[in-house]
Amino acid sequence: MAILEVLHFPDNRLRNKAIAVESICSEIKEIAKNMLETMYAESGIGLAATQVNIAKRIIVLDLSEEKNEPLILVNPVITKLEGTETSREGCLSVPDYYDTVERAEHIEFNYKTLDNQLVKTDSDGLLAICVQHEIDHLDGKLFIDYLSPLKRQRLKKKIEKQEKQEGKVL
Ligand code: K1U
Ligand code: ZN
Repeated sequence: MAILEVLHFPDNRLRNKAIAVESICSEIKEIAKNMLETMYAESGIGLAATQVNIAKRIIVLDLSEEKNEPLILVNPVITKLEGTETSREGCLSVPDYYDTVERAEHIEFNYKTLDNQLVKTDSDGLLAICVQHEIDHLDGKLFIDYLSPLKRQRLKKKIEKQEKQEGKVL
């Protein structure tokens, strides 16, 4: 197993669109295991393959307190969005920044497991928020894209200042 590098905004590779997994082979299982290890190491509750520069439609989640209920979703697709709710989100690719985002309250979605089983399910609450957030990553979208232009500008300036202090060149 390996801990992978998580890309940080404004890295352009976060804008790549992930491609559907054709067959669930040992390579896909290895990627999923490494993603889970990376998510736990970064203290996240979710991670999309795009965030570790892998352009495949794979997401991992674990919303449990004990961090012992891993979920691996291959080719996740949302089939129904209902209602709206606002909640505070964070992102491992936008460290130390949290903001409120409006999303669907209830979703129906399907995905394949690593055993190649098709699961059709639905959810609300944090799982629904997380699945929407992670599928956005697979489409090259970040939660900060939903913020007002003023908030985005402020965040960009904050990040540029941090990068200058760290001596990074863009
Ligand atoms: O995709 C990611 O960057 C992971 C992200 C998932 C997420 C958390 C909260 C709302 C939507 C999506 C995180 O794990 S951020 C860090 C975190 O553990 C967390 C942040 C806010 C609430 C709960 C957990
Ligand atoms: Zn994220």
